[in-house]
Amino acid sequence: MCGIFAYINYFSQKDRKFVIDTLLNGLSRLEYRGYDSAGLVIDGDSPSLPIIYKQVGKVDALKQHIYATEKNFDHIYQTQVSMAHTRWATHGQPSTINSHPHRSDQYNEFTIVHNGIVTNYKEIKTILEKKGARFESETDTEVVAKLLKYIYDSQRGNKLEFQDLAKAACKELEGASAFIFKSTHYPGEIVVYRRGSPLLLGIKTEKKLNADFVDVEFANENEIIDNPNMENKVPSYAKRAQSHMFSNVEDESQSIEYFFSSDASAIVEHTKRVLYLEEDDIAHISSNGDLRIHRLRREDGMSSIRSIKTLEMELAEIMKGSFPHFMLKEIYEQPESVVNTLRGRVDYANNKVMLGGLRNHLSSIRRCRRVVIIACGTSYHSCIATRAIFEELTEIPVTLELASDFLDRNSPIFRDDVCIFVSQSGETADTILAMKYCLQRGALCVGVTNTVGSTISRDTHCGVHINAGPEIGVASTKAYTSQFLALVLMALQLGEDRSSMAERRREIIQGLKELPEKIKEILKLDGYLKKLSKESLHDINSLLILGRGFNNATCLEGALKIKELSYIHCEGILAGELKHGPLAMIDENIPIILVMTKDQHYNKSRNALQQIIARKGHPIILCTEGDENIGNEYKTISIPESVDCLNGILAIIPLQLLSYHLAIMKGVDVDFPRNLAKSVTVE
Ligand code: UD2
Ligand code: GLU
Ligand code: MG
Repeated sequence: MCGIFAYINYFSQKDRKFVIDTLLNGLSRLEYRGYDSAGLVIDGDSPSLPIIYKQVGKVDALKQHIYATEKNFDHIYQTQVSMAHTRWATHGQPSTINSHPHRSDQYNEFTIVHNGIVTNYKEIKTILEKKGARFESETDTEVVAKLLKYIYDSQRGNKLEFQDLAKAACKELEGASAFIFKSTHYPGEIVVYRRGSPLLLGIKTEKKLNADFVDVEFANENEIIDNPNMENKVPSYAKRAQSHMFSNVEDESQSIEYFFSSDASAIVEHTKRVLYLEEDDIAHISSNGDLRIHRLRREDGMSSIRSIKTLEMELAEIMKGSFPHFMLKEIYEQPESVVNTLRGRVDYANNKVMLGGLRNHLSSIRRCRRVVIIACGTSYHSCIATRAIFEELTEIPVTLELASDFLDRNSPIFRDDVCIFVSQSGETADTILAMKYCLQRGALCVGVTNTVGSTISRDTHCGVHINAGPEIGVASTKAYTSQFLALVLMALQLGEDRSSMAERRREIIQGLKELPEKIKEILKLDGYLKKLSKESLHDINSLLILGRGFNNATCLEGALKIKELSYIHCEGILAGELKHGPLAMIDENIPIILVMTKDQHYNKSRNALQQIIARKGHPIILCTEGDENIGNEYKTISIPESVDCLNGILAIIPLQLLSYHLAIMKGVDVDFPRNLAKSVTVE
C-alpha cells in the first residue's frame, strides 16, 4: 500500500540537502502506490540526534515543510542512515502524529517505518503499557518502536547486536509487514525486515563485489532469543557465517550506497543492481557498510543465498511521457501491451500457443478435477470475462472466487484442484492469503501476474507473466486486457489436446493477430467519447451498464472504472437479470449504456433493448461497427467486430476512456482516486 524508501551511504561526503532530496525523490517515485501522508528521518548534526519530519498530504507538502523548517542544509555526512515513508492509514486517521517514521521515545532512540499491519499490536501494546510505555499515536506501528527500546533497555551484560535485537522484536509480530529500523544506539547501521510486504535493496558502488550473491545466515539451532513477555533473559548470539560480499574489506576508502524500497521504480535511477528480500529475511548493514542477510529461524528447503540481479526496467518505462495522466498513457499503450502479452507465445502459422511457464505442468492441469480462479477487483473481472472460453476449450469445470469471500468461507480445496491466482501487482494481500491456503492443501497453484519477482510469481508452482509493463495509474486498464488475454492463451494451450476444438482454436488464434489494429481504431474514438461524456453524461448521479454473455465482464469492469474514478454510482448488470429486478429502475431519466455487440447473444441483447425502450429508457449503445439494426435515434459507440470471446478486450476500451473523461470533468486526480491504493497489500 504505502511506500518505503531508505538511503544509506558509507565513506563519501554527502550534504544534508542531497540526502533529503534523495529521500523525497524516492517517495515521489512511490507516490503512485497511493498514500495519505509522508515523513522521513535523517541523522542530525550527530547520529545521536535524528531529525524527523512528517506531513499529512502529498510528498510536495512534506518537501515544503522541510524547506521551511530545516536550517542546516549544508551539514556534511561521511556516513548516514536515513529513511522515508508514504503512509496509507490502516490504524488511526491520517494525521501528522500517526505518520511515519514512528519513534520509541522523545529522543528518537529507535525510529522505524512500516508497511502493512501488525495484527497483534493490541496485545503487545497492553504489555508495554503495563511496563510504563506511553504511546503518542494510534498506529500499530508505534508498538514496534517501543518494543525495540523495551528489549534494548532490559538487556543485562552483553549489548545485543542490532540484528539480534530486531530479531527478538520481530519474532513477536504477526501480520504482513515490511519494516526498516534505525537507532541512535547503532550509528551507521540499519536493519530491515520483510514479511508479507514487498521490499528490495539497490546497491551502488565502485567496489569490486566478491560474488553476485549474499549468503544467508541462519539462526543457531540452540539460540534463545528473548521475547517481550519479557522476563529479561539474556539472548544469545546468532552464529556467524564467514562470508562477506566484498573482497577488499581493508580498503574502506571506496564508497558504497544502499537504497531500500518497496519497489524498483524508486531504485532504477540510482542503480540497476538489486537484491530481492525473501519472506522473513532480515537484512542488516553494519557501520562499515557490510551487508548480511539473517533469518528468524532455520527452515528446510530455504535457499541459502540471495542473488544480486540486474534490473532491466528503464525509468522512462514508468514515466508518463507526453500524457497528462498515467491512466491515459496506459489506455493508449494497449496496442503494444497486448502484443507484449502475446510475444513469443503464439505460432500463427500452426495455430499453436506455447506458454513457457506452463510447459511442464500441462498434463497435471489437464488431469485436474476443476479449476478454481481466485482474484479481487479488476483482476476478478478478467476471470469472469474468460471463464466461458476456458470451459469451452478445456472442458474443465471452472469456478470463480473473490479472494476475500473465498477465505471467509474456508472453501474446501483438494490436491487434485488447480488454483489460478490473478493479480496485477502479485502482492494483493487477499489473493496471497488465498494462495497460501491453497498451497497448504496441496493444490497445484498457478499465478497470472504482471510483476516478475512478486510474491505470487515466486510462490506459485508455475504461471504466466502477462508482460503488460509497469502499470502506475491506480485504476487498472492495460493490465485488465493483458490478464484477459493471458487467460485466453492458457485456455488455448490447455485445450490443445482436443482435436474437436481445432477449428475454434484456429479462429481465436487468428483473431488475436488483429487485436492491436482494432484497439488502435477504438482509440480514435477518444475525442468523440470525450464529447459524449460532456453532452450526455455530465451531471449524472447514477449509470447502468447492461450486457450479457462475453460482455458481462465488460459491464462489471466498466462500472468499476466509473465508480473508482468519478465516484458516480454505476452498476454493471447482466442483461439476463433485468426482468428479475433491475428493470424496476428503468425510466426515461436513468442513464444507461447497453453493450450489444454481434455475437451469439446478440438477439437476446436486442430483447433487453426492447425491454428498456418499453419503459421509455434511452440507452447509449455500444455496438459492432455497421450494425444496421440500430436506428439513428440512438447515440452509439461502435467498435470493430472480433471473435466473440475476444470482444470484451475491445469493448472495455471505450468504457475506460469514458470513465477517464467523466473523472476529469469532475476534477478528480485520476491517477490517485480517493481512498484507493494501487497494490492492496492489506487484507
Ligand atoms: C521466459 C522469460 C522471458 C523470456 C522467455 C523466453 C522470465 C520472467 N521470463 O518467459 O523473459 O526469456 O522465457 O522464452 O524470465 N511463474 C510462476 N508464477 C507466476 C508467473 C510465472 O511460477 O505467477 C513462473 C513460470 O512458471 C515460469 C517463470 O515464472 O517458470 C517465467 O514465467 P513467464 O510467463 O515469464 O515465462 P516465459 O517462458 O513466457
Ligand atoms: N499500519 C500502519 C499505519 O496505519 C502502516 C500502514 C501503511 O502500510 O502505510 O500507520
Ligand atoms: Mg486493482
